[in-house]
Amino acid sequence: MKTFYLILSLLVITVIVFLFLYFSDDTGSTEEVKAGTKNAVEEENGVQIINVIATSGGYFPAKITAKANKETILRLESQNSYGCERSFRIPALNITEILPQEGITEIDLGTPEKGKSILGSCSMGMYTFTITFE
Ligand SMILES: [Cu+2]
Repeated sequence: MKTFYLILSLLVITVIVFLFLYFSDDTGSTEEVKAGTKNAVEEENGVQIINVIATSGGYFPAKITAKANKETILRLESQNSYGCERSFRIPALNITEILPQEGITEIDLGTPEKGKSILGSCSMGMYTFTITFE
């Protein structure tokens, strides 16, 4: 019987550790993005994807360099987003979107030319980020 309880408590501890690692990984990646140590630009099936997190305190990362002359999609990920970062604009492209509190919003940026830079902003202009195409 003692062995049974020992195994049972080991199982419970394992599950708790797994849950802890699972949830802490999420915040970990956000911290990586905020610190600029995670690359915001990736490629999926020949399309350039720019990942930006919209959360309290604004958009992260704030400065992004991407490839020019490539079909590009801006993938905004709302994370615990309750502030005015939800009211999103790209003035140069005449884009206005209300972002969800959680989840992904994709915006087609077309095929930006070399030297172009795109400013994303909240409606008040208090939070911003810039993508430069090189
Ligand atoms: Cu604002």
